[in-house]
Amino acid sequence: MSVRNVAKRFAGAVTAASLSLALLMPSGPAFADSGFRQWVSGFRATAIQGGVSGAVYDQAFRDIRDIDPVVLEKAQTQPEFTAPAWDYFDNRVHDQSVTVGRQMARKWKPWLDRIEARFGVDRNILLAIWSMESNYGEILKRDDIMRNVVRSLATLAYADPKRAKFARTQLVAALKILQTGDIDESHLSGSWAGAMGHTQFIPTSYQHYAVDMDGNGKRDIWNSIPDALATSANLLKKNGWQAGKTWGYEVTLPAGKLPAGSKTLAQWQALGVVRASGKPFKNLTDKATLKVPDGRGGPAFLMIRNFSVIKAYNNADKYALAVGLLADEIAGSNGLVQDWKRPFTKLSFEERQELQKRLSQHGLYEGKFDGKIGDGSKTAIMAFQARAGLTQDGYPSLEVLKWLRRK
Ligand SMILES: [Ca+2]
Repeated sequence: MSVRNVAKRFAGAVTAASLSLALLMPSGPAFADSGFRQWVSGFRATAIQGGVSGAVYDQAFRDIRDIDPVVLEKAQTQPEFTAPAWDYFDNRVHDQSVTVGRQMARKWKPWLDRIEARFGVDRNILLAIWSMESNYGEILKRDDIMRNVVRSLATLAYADPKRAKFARTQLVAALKILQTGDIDESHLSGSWAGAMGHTQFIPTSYQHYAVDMDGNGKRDIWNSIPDALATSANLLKKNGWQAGKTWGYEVTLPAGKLPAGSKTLAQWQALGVVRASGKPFKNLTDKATLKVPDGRGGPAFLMIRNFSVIKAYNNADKYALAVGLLADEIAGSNGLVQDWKRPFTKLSFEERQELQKRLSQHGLYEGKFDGKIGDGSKTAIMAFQARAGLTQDGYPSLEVLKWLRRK
């Protein structure tokens, strides 16, 4: 069922029921969808079969009277066309995410020492994951992003056939989290798809990996940074993280055809593939695979085992690479030797915020000044470019910022 159909059906239910509801329910939301209410009653038996107590179920749904339309809207959003490499990495690995990562490394040092000792996972990888997943917890403060997890999952289970199976499983897991008392229903918040807390675990992953690192008796990835980071460390450890090893290396390639397959670093070295930094590989017996995410002329990488372990978090090469690159920079490296192929002059994080502010002053942009160039920012840039008679490429470039400063 499309969102439009759901909305139509929803509107129908409202028209038919609004009068009687208004009379019967003078307080509380008046526009309950009776189909959804029936679904909630019907799913109770499934949840109980899955080990959830009736009391926990009723308590969790006590204040949920209708679906969350925002969840359906977000579920409907089509993924973007394959974005160029710079577009993905510039929004994630930048001066701000590195600087805050270094601040957090100092602030949480005693806990990071303990987490590293217990799980053997590099602290910089954990900090990078924290940045990637929630911008070091910043998104948890945003009411426009955070939703009630039980309501989100019930919405998807009821009204999104593509995600219904996933959502039913996650909903039962979420109810079981409430049942353990780790968190109460008013604080069980997450993304529209049910990813929760500082490090964005879906309920079943939470059940597998959540850790009470600070020892207060609750596995609280929403409010405890030690719990959240230890939970990520536990996931990586259980998926085979090799302690004391990195994720991979930026390399330079010899001319000619690219070698393929998995070889030891010693074999790669013999083929003329060396570290871009000029430093030696750390362990020549490690097996590695070559990745060239931006094609010839862009940066090249040799990935070792821990790269695929990071993909247990999110099964995408570019995700794992962004985590690795950000971790290296938080640890003190200067970033890529060979930059992404970017057809314009890059802006700093602050300049990207300035770009957004100036677009907003022109009445072209309504989003946050978060330095993240998503669809809203790109559309605004293109509108400005059209107005100024420039090529409408939507790039967050120094060129376009200079034009904005002049206007
Ligand atoms: Ca705890």
